[in-house]
This record gives sequence, C-alpha cells and structure tokens, in this order.
Amino acid sequence: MLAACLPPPLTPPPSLTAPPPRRSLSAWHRSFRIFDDDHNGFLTEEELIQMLKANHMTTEANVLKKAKTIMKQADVDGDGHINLEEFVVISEKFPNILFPPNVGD
Ligand SMILES: [Ca+2]
Ligand SMILES: [Ca+2]
Repeated sequence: MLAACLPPPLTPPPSLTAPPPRRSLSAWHRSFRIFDDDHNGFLTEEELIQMLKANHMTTEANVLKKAKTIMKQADVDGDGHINLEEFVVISEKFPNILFPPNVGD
C-alpha cells in the first residue's frame, strides 16, 4: 500500500470567506447535499423542483411557480444555480419550504 497515493477529498471545503451562518455550516451542508441530487455542489431549478415536490406534493403548477420565486430571490449572483451560501439565505427566508415540520431533525 502506498500511503502517498491518497485519493482527493470528495467535496471541496465550504468557502472560508462567507460570514458565519446562524446554524452550523455542517448542518446546512448536510441539508444541501440531500437536495443536491447529482452532488455537483449546486442546486439547479430542477433539483429545487424535486425538493419542493418531495416536501409538499402540491400541484405541478404551484411547484414550478414556487421554484421560480425561490430561484429569483436566492440566486444573488445570477448564475442560475444555488450554491451553499445562497442556500443558507433561502433556508432562512423559506424555512417551511425547506424544512417542513414533519421532517425530523
Ligand atoms: Ca446539483
Ligand atoms: Ca447563484
């Protein structure tokens, strides 16, 4: 076994320049990773839609409308994706959408 040939870490560390969120970053990161279906480090509108469907099971039209609203408010840098920092912002704006009361811990 060659100890020098370690595989690279699976995920990059969260940005160190971000202001400290009220919840611990690891807790946010855990939630973020659940929603980040393809684990590319960003939430797309499609992943947001999947998340809303899983949490609310409302009509397709309502889900699409809500996803667009969230994207518009969350995507502050306008790249069409939600990164971890932006995710923290929408989680505080829309706590009931992301963390419905029936989901434990
Ligand atoms: Ca993704
Ligand atoms: Ca963004």
